[in-house]
Amino acid sequence: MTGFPPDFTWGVAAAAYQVEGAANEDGRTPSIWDTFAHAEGTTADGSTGDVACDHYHRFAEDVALMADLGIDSYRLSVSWSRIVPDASGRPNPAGLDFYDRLLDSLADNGISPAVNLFHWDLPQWAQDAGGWQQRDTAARFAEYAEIVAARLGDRVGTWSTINEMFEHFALGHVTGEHAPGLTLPLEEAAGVVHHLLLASGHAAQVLRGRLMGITSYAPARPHTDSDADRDAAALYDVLQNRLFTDPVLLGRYPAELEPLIEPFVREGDLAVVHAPPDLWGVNYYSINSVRATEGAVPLEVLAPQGFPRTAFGWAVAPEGLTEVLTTLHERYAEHLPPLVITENGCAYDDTVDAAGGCDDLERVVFLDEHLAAVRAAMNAGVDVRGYYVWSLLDNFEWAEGYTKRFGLVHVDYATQRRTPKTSFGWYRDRIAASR
Ligand code: GCO
Repeated sequence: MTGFPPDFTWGVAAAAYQVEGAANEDGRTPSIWDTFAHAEGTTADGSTGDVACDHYHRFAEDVALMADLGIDSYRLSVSWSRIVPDASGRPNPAGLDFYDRLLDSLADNGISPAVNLFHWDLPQWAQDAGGWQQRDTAARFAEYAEIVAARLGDRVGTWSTINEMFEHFALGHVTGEHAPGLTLPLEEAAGVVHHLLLASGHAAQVLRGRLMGITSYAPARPHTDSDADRDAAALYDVLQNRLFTDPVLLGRYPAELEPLIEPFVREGDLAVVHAPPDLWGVNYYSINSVRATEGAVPLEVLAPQGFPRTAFGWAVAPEGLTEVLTTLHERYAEHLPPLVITENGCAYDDTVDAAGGCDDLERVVFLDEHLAAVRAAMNAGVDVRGYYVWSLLDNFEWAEGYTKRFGLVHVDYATQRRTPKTSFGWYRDRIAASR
């Protein structure tokens, strides 16, 4: 079979800090990404998410683009510091009003929101109290989840709690490339892992409705066939892939890392963390080549040789997506809920031509090949229910600022003009053909 079932969910994904802007408007207070991006030298172009795609003010235009695509669902994240601006924990009515407007606009267009509570933008007030190194942040997160569920729950199709825990743990707390920019020894950063999972488990208990876990998942291949590189690739597979999936789906940490996590685990914690969701989201972009090195974390991750590359330098490897889906299927078997591709996309140096078009044929090929890879996994017996392109709009790509464009729609940040790319029309036609 090459097509997708008529009830397959087609969507696009985005995240609050990357698209909303209005960073200091209507009561929103800084997140760690506001603090980090405003610091010297933290983003490639010196930019911040202060304005981003101005989605806060232009959401109706963006929802109209989603409706034109014919998507079933929009995966968005909500901003914790817009909804709970300070340590009092009191909700900000104006912040919640924005999400009311956005979800009502989606409902008016027959688009189901997949709401993610946390996409790396921890409130600065929570970081000042210790951030994810502090166990109490998990309790604050559950209080935030209750506020969001009470206000928006009547219109949310699918909930998720925390996007890509591995990336937030590793880039934010070990390498320092992302907010909050910490370079902790693994023995200390391990507390971040456990507190993120604890927060997610506590939030899962208050979110009524369909719950979806979300992790990045990528094949870790040894850079050479040396024993050292094979061991390094196996360790990276545990770190990136199993460290956050085993506890939620199996109720235990991977044995290789348990000694590191154990000091932070209290009686009853794993029963909270072991909250198997109704769906499991997979963010897939590329495959990793892992080489053994000396140092606190005895490995480094490289882009593998011999593949076409995106403008980000990532290998274009659709076969890796099939591998990820079949690996999850085999690894977790009856413990694995149906899967959803919650992010898949690519960065290319897209420009608007003199005729006002934006021809991104490389992105069309990328998306077509990755959809075929999903289909191949489904033909092999993997239960996949949906696919979200990252992203609708070009947006703030974290430490890369605005230098990397992932959108189906080109954004001119000087004018905020949206220009649908060739891939926008292709995705629209692909969705229509599957109905
Ligand atoms: C991620 C994040 C997104 C990124 C996207 C492109 O997976 O890193 O969820 O916020 O912008 O993946 O890198």
